[in-house]
Amino acid sequence: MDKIDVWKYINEELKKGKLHATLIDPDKQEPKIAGKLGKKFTKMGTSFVMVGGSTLESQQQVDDTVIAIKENTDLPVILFPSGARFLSPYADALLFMSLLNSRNPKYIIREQAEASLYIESIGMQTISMGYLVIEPGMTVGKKGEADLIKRNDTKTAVKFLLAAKRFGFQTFYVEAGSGANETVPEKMIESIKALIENILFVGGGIKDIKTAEKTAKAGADIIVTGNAIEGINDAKMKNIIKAINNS
Ligand code: 1GP
Repeated sequence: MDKIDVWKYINEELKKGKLHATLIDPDKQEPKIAGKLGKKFTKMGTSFVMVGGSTLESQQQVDDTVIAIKENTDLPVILFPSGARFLSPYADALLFMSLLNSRNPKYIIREQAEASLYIESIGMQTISMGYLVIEPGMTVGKKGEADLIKRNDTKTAVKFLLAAKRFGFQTFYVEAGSGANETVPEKMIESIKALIENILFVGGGIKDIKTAEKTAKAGADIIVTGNAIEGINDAKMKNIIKAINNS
């Protein structure tokens, strides 16, 4: 399986419009089903597949899921890791993330240090990402020991990302948590985008056209959906992706 230059791909695709990313959690289905989801979402127009989750148990799970998806799509498959133990050499690239508002250095730099020699040895492309979890935060907020940013505290969100920008992160991800009942507020996205030109991922709880559209229009470059990939019908999902691409 040939590797894709994911950084180049994302930048090229963003010239055409906003992007949708499909998040597949290896813990939620067998690899064979993950492969089928990869195929289905490719047909629906998603731009790439992210693989990750907060409750993984083995690297084997990640390897098997990544391989199954790669066999079913020509789109990039990118790791969205919760720790150093869950990296698969079969993916095209790795989001090299720091959970900026964690109380635990493990999630800010120590897991990344733990993974670094392995990443070096397999020569995998990494895309650095400052990851910020806001309320309600859900499982990732708890597991990542995040001091959740309050939904109305735009200033704190902006301060974290401005500081991270000075460190040279390539991308940012503002996350409400998988399954969140409230998505990242538009005002927060607008204020971030006014000061920070880096590629901005937004996700957590997005499962309808209206929310996807307003999130993209507020300034998110890449909208990530996870739960919605199983819960809603194909026609609706296709329209969500289209609305994002046209925002
Ligand atoms: C989780 O933001 C993503 O990292 C996706 O969230 O599962 O709610 O779509 P959902």
